[in-house]
Amino acid sequence: MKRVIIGFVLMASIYGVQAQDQKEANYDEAKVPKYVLPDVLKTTSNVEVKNTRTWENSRRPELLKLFENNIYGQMPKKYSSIKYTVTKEDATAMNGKAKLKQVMIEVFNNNNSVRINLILFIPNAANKPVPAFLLINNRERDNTDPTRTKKSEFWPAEMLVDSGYAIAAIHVSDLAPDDKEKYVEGVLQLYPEQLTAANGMKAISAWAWGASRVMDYFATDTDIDAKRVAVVGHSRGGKASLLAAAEDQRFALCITNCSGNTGAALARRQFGERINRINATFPHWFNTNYKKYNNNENALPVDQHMLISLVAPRPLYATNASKDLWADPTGTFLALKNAEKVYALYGIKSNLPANPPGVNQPIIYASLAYHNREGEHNLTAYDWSNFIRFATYHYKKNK
Ligand code: GTR
Repeated sequence: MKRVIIGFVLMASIYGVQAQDQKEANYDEAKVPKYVLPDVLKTTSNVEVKNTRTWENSRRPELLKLFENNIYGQMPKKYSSIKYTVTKEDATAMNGKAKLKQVMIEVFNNNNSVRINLILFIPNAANKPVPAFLLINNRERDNTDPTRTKKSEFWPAEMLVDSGYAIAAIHVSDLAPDDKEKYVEGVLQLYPEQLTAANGMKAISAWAWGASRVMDYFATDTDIDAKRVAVVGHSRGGKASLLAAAEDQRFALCITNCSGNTGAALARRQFGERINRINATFPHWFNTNYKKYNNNENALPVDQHMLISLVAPRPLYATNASKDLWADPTGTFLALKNAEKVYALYGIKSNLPANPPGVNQPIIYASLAYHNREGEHNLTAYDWSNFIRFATYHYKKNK
């Protein structure tokens, strides 16, 4: 019995597995501990970053490495080959409004391959090439039904097509099944050395990696304007969309919806979901090194404002829902606020107020955009309609 208890305590201290469920989390602003965020504009060797040159040549790569080594794992860039096969094409989809293309993206490495099924609708009425939104779908596949028998607010394809955008989706399970055992059955088979590395790739980074392979494909599709692609994700998918945009500068816009802990919300606030809880419930999402920060947020060399900063100067929209305190809407707002100074290096003035705006008071026409939608943890038509406004504003501005 004693041995069992000792064993349990040991396991608990190694993995920080503590029975702390959503109800026990802190949701009281008054109980947020005092914290100091690491300075995004000071390198680890204490050099102050005063211009975009030092940011891009020194601090940005340094931060990317810190995120890879301590949290998300490495993002292998090489593979031996890639093949695109159009598996289905319908020029008169959506009652003639759009062309449907289903493309199998097959990536080969290490004598293995991974197949990513891309679903893509291209508006027939729009001038080509058209800008696109790409959703990293973490929910049921039928949310992105190519036949349009099922229509879901999670991916309101008709709305996007009517607004002149191409709309695409991939499913996370093609890249890394969302399961603590099965996550290895995807991209990781291409990179077996990642499996044993303490800073090895895990599920969230595999999902982000998949979004980049879609960018590889978009660069070859003359219907798509690969310079104007927004990567979108909700919740765990939003953690991946933020990572994808931080890692891959080909994404023109980043949209991270209700991404919360280890997404767009500051870890040091310890509000709602915390690192110990996310690592315990989803040990396959982040690398082994990240377990060191269970109940130890202040030891992290980074915080999530820095991941947002890696997207600069490209526009980023982070959203929340008023009833989704688990994902810390205020912590997301504060992460954006603390990324302002990196955007300022590029001469981009922030439109964010000093304090979080009220519910349903979106800040859309800005490089750091934010809203806190009334309601639950979800990705809705309200969110998407604001993403369209956000994209249209930026693309017009940069014409
Ligand atoms: C929760 C998890 C969150 C978020 C969410 C989701 O259980 O704690 O970090 O990712 O799942 O993906 O809906």
